[in-house]
Amino acid sequence: MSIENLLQSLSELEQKSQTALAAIDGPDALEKFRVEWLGKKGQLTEVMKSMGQLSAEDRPKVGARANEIRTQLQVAVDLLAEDHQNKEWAKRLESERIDVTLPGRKVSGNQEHPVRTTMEELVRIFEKCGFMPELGPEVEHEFFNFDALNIPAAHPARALQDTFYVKGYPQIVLRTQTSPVQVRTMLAQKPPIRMVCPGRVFRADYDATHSPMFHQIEGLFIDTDVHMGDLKGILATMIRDFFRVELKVRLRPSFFPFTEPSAEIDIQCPFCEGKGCKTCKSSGWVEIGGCGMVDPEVFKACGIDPDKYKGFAFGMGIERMAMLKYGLDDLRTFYESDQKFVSQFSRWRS
Ligand code: 2U9
Repeated sequence: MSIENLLQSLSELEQKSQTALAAIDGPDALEKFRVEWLGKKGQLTEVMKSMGQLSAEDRPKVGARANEIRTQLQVAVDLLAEDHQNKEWAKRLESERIDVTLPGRKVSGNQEHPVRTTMEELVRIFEKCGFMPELGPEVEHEFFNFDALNIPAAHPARALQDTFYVKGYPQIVLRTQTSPVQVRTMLAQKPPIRMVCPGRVFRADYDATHSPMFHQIEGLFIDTDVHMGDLKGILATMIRDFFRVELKVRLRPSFFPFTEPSAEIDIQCPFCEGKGCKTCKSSGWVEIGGCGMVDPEVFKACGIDPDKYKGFAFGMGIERMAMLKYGLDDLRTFYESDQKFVSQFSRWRS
């Protein structure tokens, strides 16, 4: 084939391709065009294959012309592709149009978390018995959290695995119990004292029954003539009001550094009312907290004369009480921010 013939073929190809280009009406037609004219088996490639028959001198001239046409077609294909993409986006923007000025969809908010409901209910019950609610800091000095409570430096409760220390401040801890609030109250007020302190506490522990953050309520009653019988009466009153059934209360001897004597507080299992079930492991009893008579060492550290005054103290976990009241078996469900979970117990805030 001569150079003239080839150049003639290229010009015809250019013209035909322009006509085909003008007829493209969408992305499918564009792809078909690209394959047909620019693909490996496309018309331009076919013409260029014949270049081998030309002399070394003519070959570059035809090559340059073929490349010119290829570039032209490639640019046209790219522009059309961009045009199709823009049209597609415009179509989607139109069909998926949203009105950003509309008010947001209402989430069913204002539902109170069962831990708060339980905490407030317990505070209300103790308030009716004359206990004043008191609050204190969650980040504490170890004097209030440990020393004043007769917890010596070598006590396991101070060990690093139980207590969160504040980096760079060896005496500052996240309170492991709400008891420092009682210490602060004793240092600030004169007996008689009747107070409860609800709040968040922190311990380095995590499983189905332990969380690094949980809630407690503790109580303290100081007067000249107070004994374990008063303590048991208050606890029985609280249990009756909270569970709305008559459940027996049992004080089981125990040890705490801040109370002497000390006891675990057991109640008749609220699920089986003492008959024995999975929750109480067939014993008929469940533990809800601890209590005891304030240790004279604690009174001394808090500026109260242990010869003149006596006092009882108690503490219980709020989550534990909520689990017993609502029939839950995994503490972690409280902290999963699952609104369906929360709404099951919901008391609506006004
Ligand atoms: C002062 C004196 C005495 C508070 C007490 C307990 C026993 C107790 C636990 C219950 C479940 C903590 O959340 S829990 O793990 N608490 O067993 N608490 S006596 O006694 C005090 C507190 C403060 C000044």
